[in-house]
Amino acid sequence: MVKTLITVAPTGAEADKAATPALPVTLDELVTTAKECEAAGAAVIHVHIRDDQARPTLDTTRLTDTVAALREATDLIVQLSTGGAVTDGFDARLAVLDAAPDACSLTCGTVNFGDGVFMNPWGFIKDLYQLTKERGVVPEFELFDLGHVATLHRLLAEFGPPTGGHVHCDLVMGVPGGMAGDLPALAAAIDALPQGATWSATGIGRTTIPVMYSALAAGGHLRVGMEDTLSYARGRPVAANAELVARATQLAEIAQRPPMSSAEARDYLGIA
Ligand code: KMH
Ligand code: ZN
Repeated sequence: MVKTLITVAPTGAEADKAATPALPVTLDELVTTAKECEAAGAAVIHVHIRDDQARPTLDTTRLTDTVAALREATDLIVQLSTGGAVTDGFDARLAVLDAAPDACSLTCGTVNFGDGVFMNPWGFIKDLYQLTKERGVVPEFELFDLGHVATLHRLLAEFGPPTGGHVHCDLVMGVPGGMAGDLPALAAAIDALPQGATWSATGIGRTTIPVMYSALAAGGHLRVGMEDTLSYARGRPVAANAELVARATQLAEIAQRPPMSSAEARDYLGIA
């Protein structure tokens, strides 16, 4: 039985620090969170950073310092977001790779995202993909909808396999404007994935738990964190990212698929 890869997405670009004090936004808060989440069972950290006013930023110096600090303090695989916030431009999103992370997200299509639009036209997707290959960064293909799976097939057909040779996807489910966060949508998405691809699933908001159970049952992996949900249970805000990771670990252990270590995850994902 394959162990469970657990990714934590602790911050995101959308949640407001003033309304959500537990959100890690400073480098110190992020490093502390990363250590706690590693101890709780995470192997990968999906990183968005904030500026001094806690607004999302893609500043290269800050990203570079963040990668270095996370590597110094943990063994986690450092995956930088190239999605950023819906307001970020394509050049700034490509420049994320200048921070030389282990891995990065690569979203395979445009999606309505709340009141905004998360823009990922084909031209940007292929430029980013080619840049990951030039820089030796391992992409994780983020799929918000079934059409994104079709674009992933096209990307692989035109440009070949990614750095590391292994295709790993994250199904981001339950975003208003994307696929539903439920079992039928998950079954349709995994059925459409390229042969040999592995996958994690993320349920946004109240879809977190159904998606987590469905993913474990179907042999997939898990992403959790305050980027994706701010409630631990109805009326009970998340106190810290580590409690979301601890819950994922507990469910994975019950499923008899305990968490992968970071070293096992590097091997699994083809990350040197
Ligand atoms: N913040 C969203 C608009 C990613 O990290 O690559 C995009 C996002 C995806 O979070
Ligand atoms: Zn993200």
